[in-house]
Amino acid sequence: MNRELLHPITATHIQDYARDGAVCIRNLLDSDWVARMRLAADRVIADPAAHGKLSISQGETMTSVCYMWRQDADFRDLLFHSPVAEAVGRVIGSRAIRIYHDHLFHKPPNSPKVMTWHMDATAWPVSGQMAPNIWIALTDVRAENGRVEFLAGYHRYCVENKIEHGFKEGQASGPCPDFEKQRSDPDRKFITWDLKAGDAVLFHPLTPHFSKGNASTTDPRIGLALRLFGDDVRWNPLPYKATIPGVPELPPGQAPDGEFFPVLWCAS
Ligand SMILES: O=C(O)CCC(=O)C(=O)O
Repeated sequence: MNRELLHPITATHIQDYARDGAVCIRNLLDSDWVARMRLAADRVIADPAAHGKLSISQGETMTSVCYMWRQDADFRDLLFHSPVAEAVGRVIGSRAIRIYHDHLFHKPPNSPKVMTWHMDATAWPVSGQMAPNIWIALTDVRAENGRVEFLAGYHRYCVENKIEHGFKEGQASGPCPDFEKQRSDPDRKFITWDLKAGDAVLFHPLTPHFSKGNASTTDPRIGLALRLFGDDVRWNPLPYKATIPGVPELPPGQAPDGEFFPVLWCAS
C-alpha cells in the first residue's frame, strides 16, 4: 500500500484546481489500497447503519454513509497512512490538512439515483476556501455508471460575488441553479473524467457538482469522498449547516482542532 505519492503533484494540478475548482489526480492509490478499501466499502454497503452516520441521501438506490474513520481501522489507516492528505495539501497550498469526515457513495447497477447540482460549502459548518472534497474512485468510473461532473470556474465567480448556493430556499444565497438546463450554454464549461480505481478528483467547496444514475446492468460505482480542512478553515455555525457527531457548536471564527479533527499531514 503506497504511503508516498506515486507521482508528484505538479504546477499543472495546482493551476487547474485554481482555475477550474476541480482537478483529477491519477493513480493516487495503488492496487493494494484499492483492494483493501473495496473490502471495507463492501462491509459498509452490507450494513450501512453499523458502520457510520447515515447521510440524508442514504437509500435503496445509493449507499451514503459518513464518519466510518472513527470506528473502522481501514478507513482510519487510509487517512493517516496514505498520500491522500499530502496530495490535497500540495494542490490547495495548505501547510496542514485535518480530517473533517469521510463519506462513502455506492450506486449499484441499475441505480436511478441522481445527485442534483449542489455545492458542498453550504453544508459544512465552517468558512474558508480550504475545505475541499477529494472523491476517490474505488471502482472504475465512466459516464455509464454515474461519474461525477463539475461546473468549471464557478467557484471563482462565487468567491468574487460572495455567493454560496444552498439546497433550499432560505439557505445562503438560495438554491443551487439546475445547471442541467444550461448544458448548451457556451459560457458554461462542464468537466468530468473517466477514472480508474485509485484515481481521484479534488474539488473546491464552492464547485457545483452532479452525477447521473448508474445505467450499467453489471458494474457498481463506488467513490469514497474525504472532506478535509486546511489552514483558513474557521467555525461558522448556521442553522442549515451540518452538525458534527460528538462536537458541540463552537464560537464562530475559531479554528477546528482536537480529537475529532486530527492533523493528517503537515508540510515539512
Ligand atoms: O458520488 C456522487 O455521485 C456524489 C458525490 C457528492 O455529491 C459529493 O462528494 O459531495
